[in-house]
Amino acid sequence: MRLSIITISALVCLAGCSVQAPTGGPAQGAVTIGFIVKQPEELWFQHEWQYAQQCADQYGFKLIKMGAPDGEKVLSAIDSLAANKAQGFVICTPDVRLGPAIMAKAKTYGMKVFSVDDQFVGADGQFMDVPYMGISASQIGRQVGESLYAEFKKRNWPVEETAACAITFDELNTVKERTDGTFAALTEAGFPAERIYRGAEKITDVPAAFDAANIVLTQHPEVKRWIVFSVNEEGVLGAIRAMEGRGFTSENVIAIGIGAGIGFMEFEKTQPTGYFATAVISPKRHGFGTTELLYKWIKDSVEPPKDTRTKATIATRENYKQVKQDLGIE
Ligand code: FCA
Repeated sequence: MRLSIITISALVCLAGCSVQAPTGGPAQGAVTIGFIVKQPEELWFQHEWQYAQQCADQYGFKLIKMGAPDGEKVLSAIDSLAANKAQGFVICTPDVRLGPAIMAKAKTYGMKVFSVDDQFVGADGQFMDVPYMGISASQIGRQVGESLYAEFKKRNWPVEETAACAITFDELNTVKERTDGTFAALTEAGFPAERIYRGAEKITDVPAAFDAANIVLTQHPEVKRWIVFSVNEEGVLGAIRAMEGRGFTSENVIAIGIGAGIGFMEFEKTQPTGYFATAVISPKRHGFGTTELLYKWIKDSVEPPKDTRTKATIATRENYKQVKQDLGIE
C-alpha cells in the first residue's frame, strides 16, 4: 500500500532537496510560498497540494511543495525554503509538539506560518496562537456515528451479532476528537458501548490500520457483523481489507471514513465493498484556502483568521459524484 520512495520523490520535492531559484533571485515583490505536509503518500495531502498549486497559478506566485515525515525533515525544509527566498509556508506538521521549534525557525527567517489540519501544541500543552485551518472534528465524528447507526437500524442487524471496530490514534487531538465523536453518537443513539472494540494504530495509514484491525478481529471471532469507523479514510480502508481477508463483505460490514480520496476509489469499484460512505471534507478549502490566506497576508498584510473549522458532507456510492461537484473538488 505504501508508494515506493521513487514514486514519492517523483511527486514531491522531499525536504532537504534544493530547489533552484530563478537566476538573480526572485523578482522584486515576487512571492514564494512553501506547502509542507507530513504524509506525502496520502491522497488527502496530494489533493491539498493540487489546490494550493491552483491558487499559485491563479495569483501568479511560486509554490514549493515538500514532504516532511519527521522533525529533522521539517527543519531542513524550512532552511531550504529560506534559501529559495520564501516569505512563508503552510504546514501539516508530522508532530504537533514541533510547533515551538517550527515557529522559532520561521522567526529567524522572518517567515509567516499557517498551520493546516494538525494544530501546533506549545511546551505548556496548549494549542499555539498560530493561524490554523482544521476540520470540525467532533462534529464530523458525530455525523459518522449517526450515519452508521441509521444504516445499522435500516439493515435490522441483531445487536448481539454486531460489534463496532474503531481504529484510533489518540496521540493527535484532531483525530482523537473524530473517533470520540463517533463513539458518543453511536452510544447516545443506543449502540452498547461494550460492543465497541478499539484498535490503536501506530500511524494514520492503511497498513497500520490493517494491523490494528487484525488484532481486534482475532480477539473477537464471535462477531458476525461489523460497523467500522476511524480517524480517516485510510483507517477504515485498512480495517475493511483485514475483514475481507476473513470473509466479510459489503453484506456484513458498514464502514464510514473521513476524507476525500480513497473512499471515492472504493465507490468506483463495480462490486460494492464494506466502504459504505465517506464524510467528505474539502482538500480545496484546506489547500487553496490556506495558501490564499497566507498569500494575502504576505502580499497585502491582511491578517488571516486565527481558527477556521471546516465541515463535512456524508456521501455514499449513490451521491458522491454530486457531492464532489457541489464542493468543487475533482
Ligand atoms: C489529519 C489526518 C489526515 C487528514 C487531515 C484532515 O492530518 O492525519 O488523514 O484527515 O487531518
